[in-house]
Amino acid sequence: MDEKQSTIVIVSNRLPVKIVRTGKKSELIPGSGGLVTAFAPVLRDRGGIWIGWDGDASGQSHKKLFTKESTAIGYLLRPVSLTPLEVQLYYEDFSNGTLWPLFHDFLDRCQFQPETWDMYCSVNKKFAHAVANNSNPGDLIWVQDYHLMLVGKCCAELGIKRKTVFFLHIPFPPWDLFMRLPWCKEIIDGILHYDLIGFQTERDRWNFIRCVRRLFPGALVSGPQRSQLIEYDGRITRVGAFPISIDFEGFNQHASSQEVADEAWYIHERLPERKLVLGVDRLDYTKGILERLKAFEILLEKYPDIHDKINFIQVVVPSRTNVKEYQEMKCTIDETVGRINGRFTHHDWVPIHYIYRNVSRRELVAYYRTSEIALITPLKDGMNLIAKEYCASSVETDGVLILSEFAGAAQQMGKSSLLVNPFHVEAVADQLHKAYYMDEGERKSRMRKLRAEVRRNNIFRWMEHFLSAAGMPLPKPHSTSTDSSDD
Ligand code: ADQ
Repeated sequence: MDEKQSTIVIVSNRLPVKIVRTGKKSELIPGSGGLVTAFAPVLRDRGGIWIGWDGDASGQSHKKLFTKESTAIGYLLRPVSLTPLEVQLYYEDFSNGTLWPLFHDFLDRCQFQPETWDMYCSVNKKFAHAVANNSNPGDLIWVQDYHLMLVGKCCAELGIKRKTVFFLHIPFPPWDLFMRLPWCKEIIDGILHYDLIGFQTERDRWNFIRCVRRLFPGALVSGPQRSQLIEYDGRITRVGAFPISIDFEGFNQHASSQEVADEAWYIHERLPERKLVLGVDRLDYTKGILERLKAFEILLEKYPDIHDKINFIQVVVPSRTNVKEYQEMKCTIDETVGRINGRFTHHDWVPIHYIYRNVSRRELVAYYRTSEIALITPLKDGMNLIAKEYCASSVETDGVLILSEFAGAAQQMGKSSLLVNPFHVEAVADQLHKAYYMDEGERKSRMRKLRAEVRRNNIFRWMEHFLSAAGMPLPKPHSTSTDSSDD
């Protein structure tokens, strides 16, 4: 590419769009996640590029489709095509079958197979080639997440001199777990080729530093805790914690809209005189769905005073539906819901409402707004945006957040929520009972603090902090929210 003004190049496993086929025609549907919301205005302003897999596991190229569509969304999308074998070994097996369980402390679920590691290295190289073909010296290359930890090193090996920075969305494990990975040294060495590494929490940053010290005793770690520098092999890498967040005002405004108010009213109208407890998760063993159902069962066993007066609404968003382990997990959840409902249902009261599908954004925000209690109890989670979205949508400011101490979000939201150990299901049941009877004054006081926290530390501020640490501060603030409190 020719030399031109520096831009931001986002590199992630998936592009923020989906290819949808209608008959013989294919078209792109833009994504709506938090990352797209945060990145889109900056990419548009600076004429940025997003590189990622197009999501088609057949290896078919869709370049023409992307060229046309990218003009319409205001920044360029550059697809990386993956063959079926690459998808299987790099994505399914190594990223999701080794790194995901290892980084979430599920060692017994990890598979360690050299051929999957080899494919991980080779696909990371493929992404580095895409960076080389779509960027200029002076551009900032911002790589996202655990699928692509080696892209910075691969770029260096290709002789591509760019500032490359990295953000890990999932937790970083403690060193004694991480060291079980046969390729642990190669991963740390790879990550140390980035100029800046961002983690969700201080605990993740600290775990990473411990691994560096163990595996590379010659590395020099210096600087204040919040912004440490690692000097190794002639390179300097900055390391920090940058807790990711959400578009607070986006959720707040949507939750205040008439369409959501109507939907929220409709949900509660069908369940009169009941308090609603809400759980929302992608189907995954890290989210603690079964433990949460068990906690709800104990609540019903132990506290008959709330029978008929409470409903648990568990939304499970389908995920990895082609993987046997996930299909089995879904069956176990189905059975557990059926068993608990079979045990406690009577007259017109069915205690658990179980939704297994993709709900619309309007429906999701309506559930957030109208549920008196959110039960967010992952066994381990990098951040957990549901917790933040619930608070931003709690416009009556009277919802109670019950939050796992093992979610990254607990670092900022722990004080004003009811913090629980999700493995201690009896204690979760007790906190649910406490939340049910919590008086209005305490509910409001806690929720106001939670909302103020998410409002202040929103996704735009996250972006500003990260880019500023990367040495590329934004020309003007992109934040849509102010620090003033309406609550
Ligand atoms: P996840 O584990 O996927 O991501 P999580 O933080 O739980 O993410 O957020 C899920 C997102 O999906 C939320 O923004 C939510 O609004 C959205 N969502 C939920 N139901 C939906 C539905 N039916 N349709 C569409 N969208 C829906 C990883 C890490 C997390 C980390 C995030 C961000 O595992 O710990 O918080 O990245 O860094």
